[in-house]
Amino acid sequence: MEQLQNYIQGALSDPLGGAWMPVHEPATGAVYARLPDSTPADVDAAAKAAREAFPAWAAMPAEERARHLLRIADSIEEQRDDLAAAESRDNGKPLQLATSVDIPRAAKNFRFFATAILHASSEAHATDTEAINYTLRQPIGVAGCISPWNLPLYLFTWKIAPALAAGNTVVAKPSEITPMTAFRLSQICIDAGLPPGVLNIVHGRGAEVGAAITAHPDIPAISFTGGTQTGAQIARTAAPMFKKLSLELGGKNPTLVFADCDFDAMLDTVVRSAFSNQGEICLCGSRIFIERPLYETFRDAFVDRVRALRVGDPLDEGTAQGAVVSEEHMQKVLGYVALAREEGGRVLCGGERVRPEGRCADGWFISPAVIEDLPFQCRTNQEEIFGPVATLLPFDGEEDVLAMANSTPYGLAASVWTQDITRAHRVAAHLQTGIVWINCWMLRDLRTPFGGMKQSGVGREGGWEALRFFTEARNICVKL
Ligand code: TXE
Repeated sequence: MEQLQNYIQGALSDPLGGAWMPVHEPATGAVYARLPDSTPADVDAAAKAAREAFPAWAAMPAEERARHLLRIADSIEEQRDDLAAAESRDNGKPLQLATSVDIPRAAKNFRFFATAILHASSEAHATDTEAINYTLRQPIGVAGCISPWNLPLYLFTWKIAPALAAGNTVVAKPSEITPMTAFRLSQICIDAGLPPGVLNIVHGRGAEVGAAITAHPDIPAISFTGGTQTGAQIARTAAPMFKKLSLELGGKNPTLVFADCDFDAMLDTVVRSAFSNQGEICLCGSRIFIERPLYETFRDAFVDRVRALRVGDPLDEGTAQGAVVSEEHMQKVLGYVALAREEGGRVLCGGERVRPEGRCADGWFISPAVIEDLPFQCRTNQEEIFGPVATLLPFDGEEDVLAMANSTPYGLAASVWTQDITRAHRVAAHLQTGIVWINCWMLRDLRTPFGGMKQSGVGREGGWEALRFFTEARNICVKL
């Protein structure tokens, strides 16, 4: 059985306390590896290594730092197939998805920020003829990066790459539920010659390792993606320590389908936006609002398409829906389907545990569920389920749909389907979400600000926003 290790001070090491935890394969339910059950002492060692590595890394010319990061990007690309297989096994997602989305994006994250830093500039402000001010953007020190299980290497590198590119050193913690590709990344960094201590990866539980990173006095910036409750807990610790905080939290994203949309293009994408990665993407559109004249046509076509999504072994090429990430998460999602029934919902398809034949019989699979007849204020339509469950709601006009779409405590993303460009802009301006896609979904340009409003988070990632987060802006005023 494979045994994962921490990556501290440039080397792989066992946890100081000598304790381990199991890693499961969601598609079979079996334990297939062990990961360090690290303690605050491991975080201390990682923070010390990162602190010591900081001055040299921060002082290194940007071009040289970029070369290190580009070498890591190259290795991820070279090892794409192995990494994708590891990701699929660890998370349950279809291998095809890991190969085409997760791993290429991880390489792209490094490439994007490695080159972005070469084009970074800062502002100057002339105070009439009296003085000139210029802004220095300097790395903060040691950055803490904590990431979730749904897009493991993709989101882990989305934080680490800008932090390192900006000249910080990093103590990072992947989710204990999906630690495998982060572990592989440590070996890649060693092989690529990343200086010791620049990146440190500590595995273990959120309440132990994550909490120790958040509270560590030598880690002045925390970038977190995960559940809203966890985000609140992190903020409670970090705020009184005046740490910089970036929180990317949950979502309950609305999809708005107007009757004048391009139906075929819309249908393809709306199926994908609801059920991609088993619905385990914070951007998934799980509440689908359909303009009343189109409601029945949409519902029937949508349910047909969802019924056709093949649930099964993530390794099979034809699989559209792999396993959900854990037994606990499967029970949570099934619990929401039961709740939807109690709340008066009609389940049009799916929402059952599936036991595929063969090696996956004990895996954690759920058939994708489509539910109608639920009021927009009920719990099923207000709480983040984060699984293969979508609800359908009819609407009458823009005001009606905006009131329902904006009714949740979340505000991450929305998508709008209409051919009326004026309406598209008008509706986009009134949606309370950090991201709006018009006639598309998850079309990502890494330069754009990424993040949510309300309980979906604080701060923005992506492009300059990320580089700004991972630097301290200092103004120097020179009297002329
Ligand atoms: O996330 P957690 P979980 C949502 C989704 C899901 C729910 C819970 O609804 O069902 O959150 O998922 C670390 N201090 N999302 O429990 O716990 C943890 O080890 C510091 C939405 O898996 O938030 C992991 O590395 N860190 C989401 C990371 O935080 C702590 C993605 C995320 O785990 C910690 C994932 C603590 N006290 C879940 N406790 C999205 N929107 O992208 C845990 N962690």
